[in-house]
Amino acid sequence: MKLYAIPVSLYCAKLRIVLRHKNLTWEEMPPPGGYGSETYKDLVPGGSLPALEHDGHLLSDSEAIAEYLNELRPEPDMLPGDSLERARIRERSRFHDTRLEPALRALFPMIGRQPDDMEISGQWGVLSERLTQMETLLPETTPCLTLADCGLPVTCLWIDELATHFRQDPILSRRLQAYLEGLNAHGAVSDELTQYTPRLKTWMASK
Ligand SMILES: N[C@@H](CCC(=O)N[C@@H](CS)C(=O)NCC(=O)O)C(=O)O
Repeated sequence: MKLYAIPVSLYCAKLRIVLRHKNLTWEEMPPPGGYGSETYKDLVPGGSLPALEHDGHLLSDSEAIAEYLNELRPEPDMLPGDSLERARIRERSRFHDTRLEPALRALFPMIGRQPDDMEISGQWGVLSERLTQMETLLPETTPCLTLADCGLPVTCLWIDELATHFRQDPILSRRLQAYLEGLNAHGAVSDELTQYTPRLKTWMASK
């Protein structure tokens, strides 16, 4: 199994949590020709990362890949429950990918600007609102690690880092912090965060 990834990519970290939790082994490499290259777009037309090569097939989009891995290696099941429970997991995972993470990503071009820039505080407000919405989707407890729980810890690590960088008030509520602690009890999450944190710090320092 080959994972095309770059070290700092959030979605690649999300997938590594799935791979780790499933106890799968994979080889990780940068996208052929480089990130954004035509060579890579010949393989993945949208040029996005991550992509997975397995059994001679190439798959892109972290959600599609995560569900594929869950079916390929059914234990531990990361999409458990009846139809409604599974739909709730997908709902939360899609909310993370299409609402929460993009609100965070919108701040990336502002890194390095003066913290009192009004655009930063405006976007910080948008991000805070998305987090509050995300919280309403969380289950009461974290009995097992689901597909919806793999992007969130990485995104929240970024939120903490950017709160310091932009000198903004912390926006991770107590409830969310408790939920994240529950996730961190899974080796797949804590191992990934241990490896990912220095990459994030190195990237920030380069900005
Ligand atoms: N929905 C996609 C989003 C992936 C994504 O945005 N990846 C970033 C890197 S973290 C990327 O490749 N951005 C450049 C692009 O989309 O061209 C997924 O879940 O895989």
